[in-house]
Amino acid sequence: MPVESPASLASYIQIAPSVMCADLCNLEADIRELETAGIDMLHFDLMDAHFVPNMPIGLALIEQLRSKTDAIFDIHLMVENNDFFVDAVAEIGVQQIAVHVESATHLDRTLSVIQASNIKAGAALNPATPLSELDYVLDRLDFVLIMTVNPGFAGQKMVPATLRKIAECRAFLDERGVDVPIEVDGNVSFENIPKMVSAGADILVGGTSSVFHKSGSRAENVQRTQQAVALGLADRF
Ligand code: S6P
Ligand code: MG
Repeated sequence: MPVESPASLASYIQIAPSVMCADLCNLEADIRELETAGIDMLHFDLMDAHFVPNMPIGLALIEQLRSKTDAIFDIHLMVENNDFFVDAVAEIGVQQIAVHVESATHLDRTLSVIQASNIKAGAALNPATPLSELDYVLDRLDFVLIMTVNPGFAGQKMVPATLRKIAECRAFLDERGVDVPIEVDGNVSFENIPKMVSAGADILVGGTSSVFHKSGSRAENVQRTQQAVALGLADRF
């Protein structure tokens, strides 16, 4: 852990709004509002309608947005052909890419290819996928993405066992001396954030249950998210 006090940890916990939950007809304005509100990165869900039965955003949108913002682009691949999409988003210029271990035929190689492009490499785990899948790629990982819903759709309820999984992932990494952030994705709600952060989450993907919650403006929601983070940090240390 690169920080020591809860105060500095508050800025260490990163908020990554999920772009598929934004106003896609007014995306540039929406992104500007989020940037002003102080988000840390943008999370892009890239789906192929095969690995998961959905396809909310595509490569052209990511490419066009790349020229509009300097934000960190965090790509979550939910696809069968990981290598094709890794090459395509690397070409666009992104900062981190997570591939699902369930769809990666040659996980070690795919992670190495990502890192060779100076992009942070992450392994994503579906709710039912055990942590042991990470054991032989630990030296290739810059972060772990724990899915707290089954991937494919926004607006779902957290799979309850995944809260324990976040804590077990943190212990799993600590036991092996691996100091990388844990990203959590799926129903990262105002209510769930304190529990997720307390369990060991470092990067929070914000969707319809937080950053894009209908009850508030983007700025209000980001502030509420930060307050929920602070509650979780108070429990973590
Ligand atoms: C789901 C995707 C996620 C969603 C996010 C939505 O497959 O990977 O990134 O966009 O979970 O958040 P919420 O709060 O609606 O669950
Ligand atoms: Mg995602």
